[in-house]
Amino acid sequence: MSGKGKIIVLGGDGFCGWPTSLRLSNEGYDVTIVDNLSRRKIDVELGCQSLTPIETIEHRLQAWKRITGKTIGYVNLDIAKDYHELEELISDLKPQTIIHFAEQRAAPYSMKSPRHKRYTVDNNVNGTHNVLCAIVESGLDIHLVHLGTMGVYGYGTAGMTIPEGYLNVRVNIDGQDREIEIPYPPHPGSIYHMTKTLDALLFYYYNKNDGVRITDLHQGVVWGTNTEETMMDPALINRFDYEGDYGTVLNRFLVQAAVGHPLTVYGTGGQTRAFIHIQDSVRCISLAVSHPPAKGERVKIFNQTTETHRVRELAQIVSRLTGAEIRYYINPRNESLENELVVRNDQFLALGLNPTTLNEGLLTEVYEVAERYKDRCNVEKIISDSRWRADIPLDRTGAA
Ligand code: NAD
Ligand code: USQ
Repeated sequence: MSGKGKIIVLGGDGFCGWPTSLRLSNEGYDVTIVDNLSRRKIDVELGCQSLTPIETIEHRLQAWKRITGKTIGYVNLDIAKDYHELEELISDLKPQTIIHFAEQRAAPYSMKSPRHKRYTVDNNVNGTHNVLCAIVESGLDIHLVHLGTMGVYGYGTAGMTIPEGYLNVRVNIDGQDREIEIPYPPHPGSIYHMTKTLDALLFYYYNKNDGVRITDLHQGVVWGTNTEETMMDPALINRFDYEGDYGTVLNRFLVQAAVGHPLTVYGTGGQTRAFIHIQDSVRCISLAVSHPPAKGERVKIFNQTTETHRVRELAQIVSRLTGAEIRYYINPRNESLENELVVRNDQFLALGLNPTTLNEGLLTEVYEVAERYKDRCNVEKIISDSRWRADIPLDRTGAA
């Protein structure tokens, strides 16, 4: 038993969950990962694999033990289906914190077919509900930290700065002007993002009814791959998604540049999105764990993001750095062509986050990883066949 207390990391084998588990273990927490390895199975379904050669979870944990002497536990269970095992695990381990990454997180994957839509909703909503229900049944005062998304706000901010979860609005009730605070209205842009807005309602209810202490981290698009801990040994390497469903835009552009594929800008590339480097993602989660809301406090919401960028500007930066060609593809998504996005992130700054913003050094580091493993890239999988509606043409060449 280590000094800082016990943490269960749901989804701890994934892109964000793995480096977070290592960081928390390094900081002295007693970490147990729960993961059903569904993400690895989806790689098989998509005929693809992480660009980086990730080890099995067993080898990862053996390597961590060998290098640091620290033990991370592992339990293979499906949080959306194996409710009783989950409840038993929580009651046995008595963690002070549960971090919840265990969802199907790719918007394009969630839009592929009725099967993918239904899987994403069943997995994400049932999983989150099972965790909340099991926390209440355990009778323990557990802090739940959930990885949510900036996408719950929608991206049409009309010149407004997006607050951290709650909005003050003026209303007129029975002829009286009042100012009230409401949860920011949900505005999801995909089935996946919709599950995150449904999660938020579950949090609202369990916090109000049962007093569960909850932090919901509205995270932007994550880029990068390495953290201090994943660089300690090749067996600890983090996953790196680049294919059309799971690869996030900036990491995709860097891999595309490395393999000589045109940079796949959707539409005009005028979409502005919020970004965070994986190193900062891990730091923010550690800060959230060590600053739980007080008992009785409403759901605490942080915007976990450090900067915003337009997609075409990111393509220009990568092109300048690498000489890659930029190409404009018919947008497979249903999203605004151009949008502004200004986001508050005062709470993490107040807790001491010193943001890692986009810079040439870090971009080069990710590009070097892409270069090193480019032989593992299946170029055929760069363009996804997923579209938001059947009437959107599938554009494989960007030549239109
Ligand atoms: P990921 O797919 O790499 O990791 C998710 C992990 O959860 C996988 O290892 C998967 O096997 C596991 N999992 C999924 N369903 C499960 C279930 N029912 N039972 C047990 N394990 C299950 O995704 P990621 O990029 O690490 O994202 C983690 C979380 O962060 C997600 O909830 C996502 O919505 C959020 N997020 C990610 C990003 C990003 O850019 N990657 C940005 C914002 C928010
Ligand atoms: N895009 C391109 N070309 C590409 C890929 C994407 O132009 O090759 C554009 C998309 O149209 C979109 C933007 O880049 O406008 C971001 O797309 P993305 O695939 O990088 O990110 P997204 O689908 O929004 O999802 C990712 C994670 C998800 C997380 C979300 C945070 O997969 O888990 O919730 O980022 S946010 O976007 O802030 O909601």
